[in-house]
Amino acid sequence: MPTNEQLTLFLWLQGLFPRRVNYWLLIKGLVLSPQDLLNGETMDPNLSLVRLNLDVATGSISWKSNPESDPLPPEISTSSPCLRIRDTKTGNERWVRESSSIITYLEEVYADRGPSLKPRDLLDVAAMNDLVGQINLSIIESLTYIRHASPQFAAFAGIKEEERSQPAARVGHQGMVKGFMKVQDWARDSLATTGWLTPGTDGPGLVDANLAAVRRYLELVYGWDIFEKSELKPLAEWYERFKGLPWWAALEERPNVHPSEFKFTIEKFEV
Ligand SMILES: N[C@@H](CCC(=O)N[C@@H](CS)C(=O)NCC(=O)O)C(=O)O
Repeated sequence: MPTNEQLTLFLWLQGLFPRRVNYWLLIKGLVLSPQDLLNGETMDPNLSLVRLNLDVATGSISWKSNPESDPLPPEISTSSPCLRIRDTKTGNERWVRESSSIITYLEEVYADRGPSLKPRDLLDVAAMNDLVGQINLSIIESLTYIRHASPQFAAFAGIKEEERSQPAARVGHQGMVKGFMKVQDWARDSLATTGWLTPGTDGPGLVDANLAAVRRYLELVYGWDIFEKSELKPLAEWYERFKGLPWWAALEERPNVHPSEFKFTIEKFEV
């Protein structure tokens, strides 16, 4: 990385998509421990963390930065996570805005550090991108499901109680399961050889970080195991493996890991 570049990650640490970055930082060793992550400390002075807290007092989503001196500029219209790359000589700034792109970019920047979370072989890279794309499509389906199955998420999404639809929930759920079945099928070889979803890496890689974060977040918010259907057993087994990573318990099973005001319910629709 050029020495005149300062990278800053804006992370709502408790969120779904920022969680992907949390996992990447810990697997990569750029953050030494869950406690360091919570304290906003990294192993590289060129990489800073700004922790975002949701400011619920305003009624709509707004972020409070920690440190307060580095707020997320409202004019850049982004969500969390996002990554700012600042040229310290010119002051020029660029942004990366999507969680999957952010960890892919960081993995390139830090290619020489820690374990490799991305394959070298071009075909493996293409297969990895297929998997990440399919995971992101499946998440959209899962959001359709909870928009209709969760009264609180429906309200948040502007859907009135009488507009919530069981067929819409079912179609979303089916789309999600179908999408995840593709993921486990496409990853069959790497699951059989390394036990991980990312092709061509020795350990957990970018695909693994992308998917594990979704599984954990939806469990924390809704008590929902997205791999509960028997068809998704290979993914359920993979997730148990992921939970064996050395930092897992300290990060994800710590007391108050998820704010109680963001715990919602799902109605048990027949899916
Ligand atoms: N597709 C985006 C989604 C990011 C996203 O929706 N983040 C949530 C928090 S987990 C957020 O910032 N929501 C507030 C907003 O969109 O303004 C990504 O993968 O990074």
